[in-house]
Amino acid sequence: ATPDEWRGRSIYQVVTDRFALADNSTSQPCDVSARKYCGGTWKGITNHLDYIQNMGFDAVWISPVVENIENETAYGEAYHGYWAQDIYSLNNHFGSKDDLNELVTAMHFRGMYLMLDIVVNHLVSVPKNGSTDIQTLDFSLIQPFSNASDYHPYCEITDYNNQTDVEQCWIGDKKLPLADLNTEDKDIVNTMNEWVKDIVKKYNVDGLRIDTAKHIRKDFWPEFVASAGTFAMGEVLSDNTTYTAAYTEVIGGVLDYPTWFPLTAAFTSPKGNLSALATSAVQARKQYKNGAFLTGAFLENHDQPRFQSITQDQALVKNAMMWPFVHDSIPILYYGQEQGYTGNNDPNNREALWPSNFDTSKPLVNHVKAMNAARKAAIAANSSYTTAPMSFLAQSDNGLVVSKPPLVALLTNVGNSSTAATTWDIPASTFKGSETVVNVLDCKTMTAAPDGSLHVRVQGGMPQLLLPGSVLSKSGNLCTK
Ligand code: ABC
Ligand code: CA
Repeated sequence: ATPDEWRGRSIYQVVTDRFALADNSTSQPCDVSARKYCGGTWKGITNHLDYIQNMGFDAVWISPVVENIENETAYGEAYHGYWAQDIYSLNNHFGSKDDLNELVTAMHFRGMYLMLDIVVNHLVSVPKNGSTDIQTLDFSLIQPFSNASDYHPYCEITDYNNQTDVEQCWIGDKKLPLADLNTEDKDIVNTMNEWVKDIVKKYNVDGLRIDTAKHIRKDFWPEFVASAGTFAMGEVLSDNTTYTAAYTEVIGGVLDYPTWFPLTAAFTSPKGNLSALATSAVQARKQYKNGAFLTGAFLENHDQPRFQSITQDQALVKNAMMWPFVHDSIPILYYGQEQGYTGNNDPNNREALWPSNFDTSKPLVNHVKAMNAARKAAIAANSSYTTAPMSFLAQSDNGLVVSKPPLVALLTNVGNSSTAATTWDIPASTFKGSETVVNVLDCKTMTAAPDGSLHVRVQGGMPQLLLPGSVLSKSGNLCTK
């Protein structure tokens, strides 16, 4: 799909091994600390598309699908899919070729997009005859790059400020070095360009999430993305907007990591800095090639501690979760967040979802549902919603007013236990004079002042997501009771 076709979408990210079992059972245990395959499959995803779609998502990002090393390593098994050994075969732990095709067909039937996670930067092998010497890696096990010369000479990245090291040294560590593909070599480049074109075609992929994008020279990417012929979002793990912005020029989209850092910090406690978050968003919008519209905004992913490992204050959690949904970006929700999962660092943030029984009565499931629905209603009501940048209408120590007409989001980080009220002063002309305004999170109505301003005051730190009643009445599925 084209970048424009991705605007307005909403992505649910799964770790394929941890989302759903093929037989729909929910009692099988999954010990995250063992770092082993727990049994999730593509069929499992297919069988639970209702769960995903009913929350309002119309895209799913799945783990890398190619065959990985089978070995047990110092960091366990390759259940996450990032340790490719044969890029022309599928990872049969996740199912068969037919299962993958079935998933894509089922998604397309529902109008949903598949985002495939891919890795170009490295492949993985193990040392010969159980040796622990990384110099003796058995490259012959790798397909199709089975010679040592297909990789950069071994070196560990020690200085992340040295871009040549970042691109040409190896990530991972001595216990499990990830063999860094020589992406300066013309033949290798051609092979990868063909590979991506084929895999996108073969499985009808709608978009790509490109792993470790900053670890390959920038001028590798334009041809690669063109060859893929579909929208791509690069993973550039950095807190520096300028650094990350450079990749929007060569890939198109990026995961908005630079805003994730201040987002997490802003809602960690009442001391969090909301204006740093707003500043970062403005900076990103100015520096990224397409504003923030083709970036992915997220609060959690499989590499970072879940937000609820930092705070379980539900007011802070609901505020933090709201940001990606009222931002210019394409929102991404990491599976399990809606069930209130609390895992901290990798591997603890990769809990199995099935023990939750895919419970749709959880408060955060409803929160997500309301946010997706409000965003869709706003997109339907305003044809420039996905091209007109967000703005900040008001800001105070603990409050922020975000505007994406006709949506207005009121954020606060005072938290649940605070006795202090939060007040937001929404300026004149934001709403039509005297119109009815609904907070879609609790369906309570308010009335704008004759000049279109609105003064909102709440206790308990909950965010408010406002839509004019006229927009809501057309949306069908919000606050209809
Ligand atoms: C395994 C174990 C871990 C262990 C690690 C050494 O090995 O599970 O417990 O710590 C996959 C698996 C992982 C596995 C790795 C390595 O492979 O999922 O479980 O870890 O074997 C992507 C994926 C990620 C994936 C890979 C590898 C890459 O999303 O799931 O991991 O295919 C770097 C890369 C980034 C990568 C990340 C894991 O490592 O750039 O693409 N993610 C600094 C650097 C970053 C660096 C980060 C972590 O450290 O700048 O480039 O990310 O090493 C901020 C700074 C940042 C700084 C952060 C930490 O702090 O501004 O620059 O990032 O303040
Ligand atoms: Ca590299």
